Amino acid sequence: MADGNATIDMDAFWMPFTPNRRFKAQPRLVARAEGMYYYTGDGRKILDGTSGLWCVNAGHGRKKIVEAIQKQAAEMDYAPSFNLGHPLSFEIATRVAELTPPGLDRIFFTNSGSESVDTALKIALAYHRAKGNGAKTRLIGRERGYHGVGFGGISVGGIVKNRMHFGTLLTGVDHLPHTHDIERNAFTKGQPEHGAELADALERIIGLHDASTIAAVIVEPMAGSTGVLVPPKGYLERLRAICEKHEIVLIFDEVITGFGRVGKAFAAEYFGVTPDIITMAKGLSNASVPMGAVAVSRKIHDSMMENADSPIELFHGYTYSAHPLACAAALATLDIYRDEGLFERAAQMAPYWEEAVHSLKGARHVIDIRNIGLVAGIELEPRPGAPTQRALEVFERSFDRGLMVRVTGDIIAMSPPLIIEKAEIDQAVELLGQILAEVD
Ligand code: PXG
Repeated sequence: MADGNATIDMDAFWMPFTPNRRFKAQPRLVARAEGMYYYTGDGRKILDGTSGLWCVNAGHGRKKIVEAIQKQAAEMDYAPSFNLGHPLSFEIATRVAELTPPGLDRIFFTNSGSESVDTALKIALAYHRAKGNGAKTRLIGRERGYHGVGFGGISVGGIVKNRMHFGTLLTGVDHLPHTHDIERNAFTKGQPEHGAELADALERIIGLHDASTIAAVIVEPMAGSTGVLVPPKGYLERLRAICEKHEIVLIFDEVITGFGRVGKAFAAEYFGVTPDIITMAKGLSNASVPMGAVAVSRKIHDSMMENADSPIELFHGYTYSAHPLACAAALATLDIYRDEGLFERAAQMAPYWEEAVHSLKGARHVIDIRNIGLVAGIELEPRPGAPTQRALEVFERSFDRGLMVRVTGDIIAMSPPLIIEKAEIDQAVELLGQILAEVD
């Protein structure tokens, strides 16, 4: 094994979202990470073009975060948050609330994006019920949406394989059409011109089910996992207006877009559209300790406090909600974002990034390039009779030659740490260009 892992027994670990047999026959392992780079066991350096899984926004191995976790582990390893508190949990909630859009400043903690999504959906249901609108139970997601792997998330999500593998999922769910439209929008820089009208499908769904049965709409402001689908101009605004009109809770899933990815703290701020609930995770703690959160509007929060018919206003929580190590890690992370101005840095670097990735227009196999903030999606023409294979080969060759990218279907996705330098952007794009020329 090239990476010096010949002695590792890989049988016991059932790897997530991975073709286990293929991987274990030909493993790729990383051993260490620092700044913009991963290192393999035999010392090969790999530029992290994806912030791990869209989560290490401040770059790897940040000392301040490491020290905060070490200190907290020694001081108090764990404290419950049920009927008991510890100061860091309140402090980090206040800090998160300073970053969310005005009015979305009540913060519930989880341990992952999936838990944040299920929490947000449950809050929407409980909110309507507390107000006496118990019939508002339908949840509306979107085709090609990814909202994690809980039953709520896979139900509102639009990933066909979830239905193929796990059946009917939650009932009372409907979906908006996705906004991906290569025919009209290929090679758009930033937000595409065409597709705002796709939001009107929500009116059709309301016409079918009646607003009195619909609790919430959940969308990613920019769909990341299914291929970097940037919202058409005016689309999110229309969704917002329709939800407002029909008293439907609008949830933005910002697990990927939060914490500077698009050049602002949240995509809600970037696009100028404020939902009622924002889900987040990943960049919240720079992925150093698992942590997620849900930011809820004062309106929803206060209504649930006032209308609660039992002492516990929200019957929900996790053993590890506001885990002390996660709180310490998140506080240090938010300090870094603030002190280094990383969200602003991402915004300043975005035009350079845009030009660089769009320079691959005309490269072999490339049928579309999309970008926003420090995110890019490069869509390849599927190999006839073997969809996804071409992109997978690009991924494998990139890794072997020192660049980490993600692939989803026939789309290459990149989302580097916000500390990336121009020379590293050039290096990544040049290597990708070479590899695209080489693969069949
Ligand atoms: N919502 C969104 C929008 C996500 O992108 C989740 C929820 C779930 O988060 P957890 O922490 O439960 O995994 C996600 C996760 C990829 C990739 O390569 C994306 C995610 C996870 C793993 C891989 O695109 N997003």
